[in-house]
Amino acid sequence: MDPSKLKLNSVKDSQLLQPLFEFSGACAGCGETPYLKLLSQLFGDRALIANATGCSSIYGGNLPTTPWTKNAEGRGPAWSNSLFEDNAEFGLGFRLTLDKQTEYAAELVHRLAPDIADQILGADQSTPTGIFDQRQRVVLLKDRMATVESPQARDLLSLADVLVKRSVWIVGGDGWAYDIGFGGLDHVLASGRNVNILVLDTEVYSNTGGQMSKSTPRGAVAKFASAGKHQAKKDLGQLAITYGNVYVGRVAMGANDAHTVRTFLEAESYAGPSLIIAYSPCIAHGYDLRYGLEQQKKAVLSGHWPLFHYDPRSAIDSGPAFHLDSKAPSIPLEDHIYSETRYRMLTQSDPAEAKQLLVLAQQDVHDRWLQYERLARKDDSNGA
Ligand SMILES: Cc1ncc(C[n+]2csc(CCOP(=O)(O)OP(=O)(O)O)c2C)c(N)n1
Ligand code: SF4
Repeated sequence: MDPSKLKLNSVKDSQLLQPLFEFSGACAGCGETPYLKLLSQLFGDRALIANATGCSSIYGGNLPTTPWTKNAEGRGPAWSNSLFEDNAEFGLGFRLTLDKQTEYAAELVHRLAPDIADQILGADQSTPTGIFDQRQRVVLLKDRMATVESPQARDLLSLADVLVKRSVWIVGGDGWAYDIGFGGLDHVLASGRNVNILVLDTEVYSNTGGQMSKSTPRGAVAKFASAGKHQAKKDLGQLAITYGNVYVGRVAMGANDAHTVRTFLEAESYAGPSLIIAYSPCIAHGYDLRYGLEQQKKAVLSGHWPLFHYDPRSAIDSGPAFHLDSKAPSIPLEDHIYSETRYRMLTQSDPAEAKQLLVLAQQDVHDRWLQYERLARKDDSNGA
């Protein structure tokens, strides 16, 4: 399938692209893996992925096998797993290395192939056609360097591939992003560098059996929160928005797949830090995951998971940077949460507590929606 013939921002066309993530060992119905499959379809043949420890590093690197694969041209994602506590920094290292290599390669092109320097260094690589054309230029450059006998030509030969735009992704769960790796994640967001961060938000530490994280919602039961979580869920998106120069998107594929595809494309095209927070149903939620898509819809309808994107580029065009992409809550929170055992079990073990936490959790929904509406008003959004 020739990507240049496809409209990548349409769900249908994006699904004609070859997935470079296949046959993982995740639980049936896992809500994390569809996002990784999409990432691999859109950017997989030029992606570098730094994967925090968690479910995604286990089903993503179940060595000696791996679901990450390559296409017929032999291109696929470069993937590696790092510690929980330093994965964002690990991914930033990918970026810094690429930037340095690109700088040196550009210097060598100016020196050794000045006649094509403008063409190859100024190439538009914002579309699949642009990437394809650049790959052709790099092949020609390498052919040319292979005939030159000099250490610099050998350097350029080994570095030339970095002149094709890479896509750096930093991936992990909420335990990593909201808690243990948060300091590093914040550091990377503040760096202003061109990286894409994907948080697979299952609202618990899934891989170790469902411990509470700062993403766990109020009222849900998890390990270390057996009497129901008493604090509200941390709003990682709003924290990132305060920087003003970070692209932030909150998505739920089962609720709005078109929004998810669009957000991935926009985030990747932004030449600074991007953060995508992706709602990911998990067996720890306590329902049959064949209903994962419906449950995601209800999460959005109830206002538990409002969809939005914050694009710093809109602010430059003097539009609102914050866009609410779902409608005001239209069903009570209890209609959503009580189809999941993680909430329902508290109504049995401590009905009075469950009732009180539900009231507070419903208030959280209300307050958050008002905050988001305020952000979506142009003046407030740009001054976030
Ligand atoms: C510093 C540290 N503490 C604890 C662990 C054990 N550990 C491995 S995976 C994991 C859970 C990961 O949870 P999350 O980041 O939410 O990802 P998920 O499994 O939900 O995708 C934990 C606690 C670890 N590897 N390193
Ligand atoms: S435990 Fe949850 S996040 Fe991990 S593979 Fe299973 S469904 Fe996916």
